[in-house]
Amino acid sequence: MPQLALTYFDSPGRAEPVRLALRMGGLPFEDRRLSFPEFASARARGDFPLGSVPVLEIDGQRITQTAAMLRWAARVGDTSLYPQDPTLALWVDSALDSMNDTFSHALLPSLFERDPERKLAMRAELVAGPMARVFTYIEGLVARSGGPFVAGAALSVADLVIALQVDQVRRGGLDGITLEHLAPYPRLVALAEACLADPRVVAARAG
Ligand SMILES: N[C@@H](CCC(=O)N[C@@H](CS)C(=O)NCC(=O)O)C(=O)O
Repeated sequence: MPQLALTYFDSPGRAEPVRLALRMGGLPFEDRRLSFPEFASARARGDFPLGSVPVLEIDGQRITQTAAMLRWAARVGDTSLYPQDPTLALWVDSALDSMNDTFSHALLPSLFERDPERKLAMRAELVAGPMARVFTYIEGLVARSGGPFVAGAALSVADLVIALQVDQVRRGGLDGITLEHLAPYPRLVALAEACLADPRVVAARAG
């Protein structure tokens, strides 16, 4: 068993799906949670290969990129979390990259915005632009797969990312993005409900 350490902020964000996938796969890891000043010092020391987190250390080797970590966790841990079928794997990868590259990337600046009005304006742009494009696209994948998940009946690492994001919106965790903004995406809401009710996910979330 490799020695694992996952470094991120003390928040769910991009790291939470990785934390869940590691726990679901029975892969023990050190959960390193940094304050913003600690993150700034560690980055200044060059601790993070690309200057960003999450960073997963595997036997001392520092690895970046959330999607890669999730696929690795699904290869060495709970292998049911990534499809064997190449086309379904493509869908899972595409959904993962769309969430990471497009949605999360577009969300990031508003997370650091201090002015409430400016934050709401940024969120409105996010809802009408990147969120609409990504969520509509993934709705289409889930419709085609038959649901409730991206790859059909089997839960995948992409569903962890989507479910946690939808849940954050449902719980009012992103100012300016409310339940009504999820109304056009009933399949994503159903995906989140099914994912978060999965006993493996429930156990992993409990720590
Ligand atoms: N593509 C990377 C993006 C990582 C990323 O943007 N992380 C943010 C936190 S959510 C970060 O470290 N931002 C600080 C910075 O880049 O200055 C991934 O998916 O892991």
